[in-house]
Parts: sequence; C-alpha cells; structure tokens
Amino acid sequence: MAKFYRFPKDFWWGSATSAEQTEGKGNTGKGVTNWEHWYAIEPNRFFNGVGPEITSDFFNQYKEDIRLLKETGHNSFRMSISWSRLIPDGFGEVNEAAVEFYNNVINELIQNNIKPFVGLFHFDMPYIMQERGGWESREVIDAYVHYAKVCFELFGDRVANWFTFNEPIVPVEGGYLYDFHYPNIVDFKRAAQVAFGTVLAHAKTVKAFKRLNLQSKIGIVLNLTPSYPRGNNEHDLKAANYADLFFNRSFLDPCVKGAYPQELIELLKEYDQLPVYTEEDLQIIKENTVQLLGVNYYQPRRVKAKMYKANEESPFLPEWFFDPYEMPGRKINPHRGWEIYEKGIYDILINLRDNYRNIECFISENGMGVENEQRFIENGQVNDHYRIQFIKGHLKYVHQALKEGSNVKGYHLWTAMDNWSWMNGYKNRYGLIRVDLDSMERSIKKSGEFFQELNDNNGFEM
Ligand code: BGP
Repeated sequence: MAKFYRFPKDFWWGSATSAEQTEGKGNTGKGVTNWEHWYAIEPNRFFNGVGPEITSDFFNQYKEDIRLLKETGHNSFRMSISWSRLIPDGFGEVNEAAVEFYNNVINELIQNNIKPFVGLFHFDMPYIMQERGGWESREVIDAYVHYAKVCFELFGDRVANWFTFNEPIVPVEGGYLYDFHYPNIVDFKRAAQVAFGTVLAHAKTVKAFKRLNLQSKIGIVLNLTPSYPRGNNEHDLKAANYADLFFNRSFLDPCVKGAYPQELIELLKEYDQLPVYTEEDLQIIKENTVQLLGVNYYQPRRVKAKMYKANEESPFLPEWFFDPYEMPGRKINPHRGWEIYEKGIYDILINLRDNYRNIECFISENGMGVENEQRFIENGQVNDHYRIQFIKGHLKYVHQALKEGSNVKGYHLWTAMDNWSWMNGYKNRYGLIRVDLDSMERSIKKSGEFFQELNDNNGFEM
C-alpha cells in the first residue's frame, strides 16, 4: 500500500551547484583557477577534452535559471563563490564586476523566495594560490580567511547559510593521493598536511565569522561514506574502522567535535605521517566547531580485512589497512559505477544524532549521474523516472531518521541544471533541468516536476 511521507514545515527543498561547474568563465576579469590551469596544460585528462570554459553558462543565464529553480519547487539553493572571480590574484584587489554578479544572483534568489546557501571553496582556487603551496601554506590559509571575510562583509546581510568548504577530503584524495585533481601528487604526508591546512583554514574562518555577529549560520559540507564491513568478525570490523577514521572522522571529528580522533593521531604517529601543527592551531580548531553540517551522500564504502600486509616499500596509503569489498548483489548505478544504497543516508543521520551532538544538518548533495539522457526524451521532455525513484528511495530513509529524532533540516539534490563535472566533463547528467549543449537552452525534466510537487505537498507518496 502506498504511503505518504510528510516532512516538517519549512523543510529545505533545493539543489546544489558550484561556481567552477556552472558559471562558465564570463567576461569579468576573473583570475585563472587551478582547474583552468590544469586544463590548459593537460586537456586530454578531461572527458572528451572539454574544460570548464562554458559549463552551464550560469554567468549569463542566471535570471532564467533562477526562474526555473522557482518552477521546480526550490525554497533554498546552494551555490559557491569563485574565489578567482572575486579576488583574481587570491589576496589583493576585489573585482567589482564579480561583486555585481554575486549581488545580482543573491538578490534574484531572494526575490524569488529562495534562500541562498553559499559556499566559499568548492574545489576551485586561484591557480596562483595553488602555486604558492595551496593548503600546505600558511600564507594561502590566511589569504583564504581574508577572502572569506570579504564575502561575509559584501553578502553576509542576505545569505542564509555559509559553508567554508565542500568535501574538503576530495582535493586531498584527488590532488595528493590518487591523482585525479591537480597538482597530481602522490604523497600521504603532504596529503595529511593539506587535510590539516584545510581544517585550520576552516576553523579560522568560523572564528572570523562569529566575530561579525551575522544572522546566518556557518558550517561545512562533508561527503560522508559509511564504512560497512564484509562481516562481523574482528578483522573486517577493524578494516571498516580504519576506513571510517581516514575518510570520515578525519574531518567530521575536528569540525563537529573540535578534536581529531586519538586513534588517528596515534596511527599517523606510528607511521611517521603526522602533519606539522602548533598547539595554537589545535586550540583554534577546538574553539570553532560548526553550527550546521552539510552531508553529501552518494555511496557507502564496503571493506574487508586486508588479505596481505601492505608492502612497506610502496607509498603509505589508507589502503594499507583494508581491502575494498565488492558485496555480491549490491545495486550499482552503471553510468557512474557508484553503489546505490539508500539506507546509508539513514545510518549517517543516526550516527550524527548519537555521536555528534545531534548537530543541525541537512543533505547537501545526493544525486544520480546518467549518460546519454537524451535517450529518455519523450515529447520533448527527459523522462528521468530513475532519478525520481532515486530521490524517493533516499527521502524515505531521511524521513525515518527524522521520526527517530535526527536534526536534519532539508534535502538538496545534486544538481539544478546539468553541468560540467570535473574530469568527467558532460558525461553524466545530474540535473532537474536539462541543458542542451548546442543551444544552451534549458528544459525541466520529469524529476523537476516531481521536485515541484515535493515542495508543494511537503512530501511524496510511495
Ligand atoms: C560531488 C561534488 C560535486 C559533483 C558531484 C558528482 O563530490 O561535490 O561537485 O561533481 O560529486 O560527482 P561527479 O561530478 O564526479 O560525477
């Protein structure tokens, strides 16, 4: 029997985007980003050789896009500011054309009754900042805090929620461990330093934010991947604990609890992989935990006990401590290769309830990337029934967590308009709104209509 899942009044329904993936370059004296630089030197690392020049052309089409957000039931929307657009050299002059652009976007959202949620770092930074050492450099950390303050001062009177970083572990993994982001380094100790630098930059920004006494809240967006062991034996459980320590708690604990897990510190010490830090840094982290947490959830991580001891000659990696486990029968999105496990979202929320002071949180990204979506066009509209099922399947578990006391305030889908996806270019489409890449015209998909009903009814039937 179908059941209606009703959500609390004022639940945040919306979607997320990022500057580098949706704005396109626009003509505003923007500085070169790390992504533009990498694309210029190694275009063949990008799917079909396509870089971020145009993406969804939000820079030129934001008015139409915000109209479509309204039409697809958004009451909130997460975007990010491009540091390179606002402060082209990272720390100097503010670019007035960028101020005008972001003011226009924020005002347009508010006029349409859509709460602006704004992120400060979503994988892109001025290339020059990367050259100066990225998050390994204290100078860059300070430049970032300065940039954040500029944003708070310029836009802080209208933004509902701020986010320092989006998925800060991804540039660590991609740029310093597994070679899928610039600067393509493979070195755990440097990765640990980058991870620590990010947490410090984040905490310093929270500190600066609190001093301003704005009406809004500040948080961070973390991609949480619940670690599930193959079985309940001691070795599998240990493997899952390691994966959790490296990939979740390395950011979750300092950002929400104000301290790193002792177990992680001991482990890094044992293998001589601890980053450089001071007692003062730890104090700043301790005193500046988040007020709100964004949770990006795409897939869980399944692991099993390590079969063979890692070869101590090979570079130190988290994988020294566990092996991936391909659970038979798991559901996979064949396009992106990611497992679909709806209950994972519930497990995350219950973990936050029980072990992270039931912090106020929301699902800041969840979504399904699909190739060649034009296959599903019927009478001029993409009939993405699979995306509607995907959303409902996850929302059912968000609803259950809510009933059991989770402090979850909303659900944002990745993403609004189809956009450019890092190394995958336009391969996988995620949007509620289709973008025709030849004409750049927009059209609402079936999921966009579903989303509108979701907001209208504040729930759905399944
Ligand atoms: C998240 C990022 C987004 C987005 C999404 C989809 O990790 O925050 O920026 O890209 O994943 O992943 P992908 O684009 O790699 O398919």
